Amino acid sequence: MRFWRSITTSLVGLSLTAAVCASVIPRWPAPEEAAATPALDEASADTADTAYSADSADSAAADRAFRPPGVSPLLPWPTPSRPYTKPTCTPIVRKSWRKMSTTEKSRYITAVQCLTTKKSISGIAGAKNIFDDFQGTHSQQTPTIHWVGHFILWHRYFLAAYERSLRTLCSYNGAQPYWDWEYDNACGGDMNNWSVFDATTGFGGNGPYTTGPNPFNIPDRTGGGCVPNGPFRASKFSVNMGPGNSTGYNPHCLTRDFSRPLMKWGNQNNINWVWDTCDYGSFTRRIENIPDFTVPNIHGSGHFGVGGALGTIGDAYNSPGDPLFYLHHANLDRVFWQWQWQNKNLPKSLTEVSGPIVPFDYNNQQAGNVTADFQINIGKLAGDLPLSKLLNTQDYLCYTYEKP
Ligand SMILES: [Cu+2]
Repeated sequence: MRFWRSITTSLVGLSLTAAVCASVIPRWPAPEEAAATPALDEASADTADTAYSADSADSAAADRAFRPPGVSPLLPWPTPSRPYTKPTCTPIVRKSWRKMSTTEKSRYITAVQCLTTKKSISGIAGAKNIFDDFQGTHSQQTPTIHWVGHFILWHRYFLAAYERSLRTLCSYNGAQPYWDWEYDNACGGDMNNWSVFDATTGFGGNGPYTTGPNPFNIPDRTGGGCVPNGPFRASKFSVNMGPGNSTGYNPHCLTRDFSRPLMKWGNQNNINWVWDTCDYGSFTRRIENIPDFTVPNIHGSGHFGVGGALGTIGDAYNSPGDPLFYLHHANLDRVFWQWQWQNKNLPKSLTEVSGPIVPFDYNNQQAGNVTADFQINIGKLAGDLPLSKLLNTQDYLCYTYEKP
């Protein structure tokens, strides 16, 4: 394969890469959590509406009117009178891609294209522009920001910085959209027809089928070549670093390699399983689950359902090289946000963190757990911050999501 080394680096395969696996990451982490995951569905959810009930009868009725079977109705929502529900700023509101108008979609894509014309500030060798700075910053930190307590909050900060760059550098006046794949999975059909992959109004589709290494036996991979259409096709866009952990300049095309079975991991039943947790540590562990392609996890759905074995978004280091990364991770962030704002989790969900500092160190053999004052950084993209600043999105970061 042209852009692939002999060892394919993927998010799940992260544990197999030489640089990381020798020291801190066991090949396959202890399967305790896998044993506790029978509720996870590998197929599209078709029975999801039972787990949660709506706050009021009419919101439930309205909700059912536009949701396909298998997508949950409203979760219980906190009463607005509680002090912590009051924003300390005027939050921008993130919307689902499929609910945006054609004009809004086009403004977002134009802003992403604009980021690729703004001079790099990261100091990373292969980064030529700000879009690359994000990819390179993620690449450099890949070994320390996955399967750790700060996974979801690091990515929250990373996305918020990307959203801020779109707004401040590229005159975008909207918020970061999200891709609610549970909705697309519930509607089913050919992924090529999903709105995010539209060649005119979306991010373009699958690459043509190419043979290539598939060391993790990604099932039913259907692409692997360069995205042939849309605003990020080869003549319009290049991924400037990677594959793998190299951040040297190596321009190449954006690739996708759809795998329908892995895409289906992103269904409502599997979201419900992640939601069905009472503390931050359990939540964050379930959202990543374990790196094993036979065990579904919602984080892996967008990465491997779209990236397969040969696609950019399935490369653990360089996944932000596919602009769709930001919509996929915004949906994971929304899942987190929605979990935080469930009555059962408030208010401690706005102050509590836990989970290992060292990847997979769930038993704290190598280090402790993260605490609220644990500092994270996103290189030169924005200042260092403690996790405590990132928990309530209606505070320092100042965004929210459309209520479901
Ligand atoms: Cu990541």
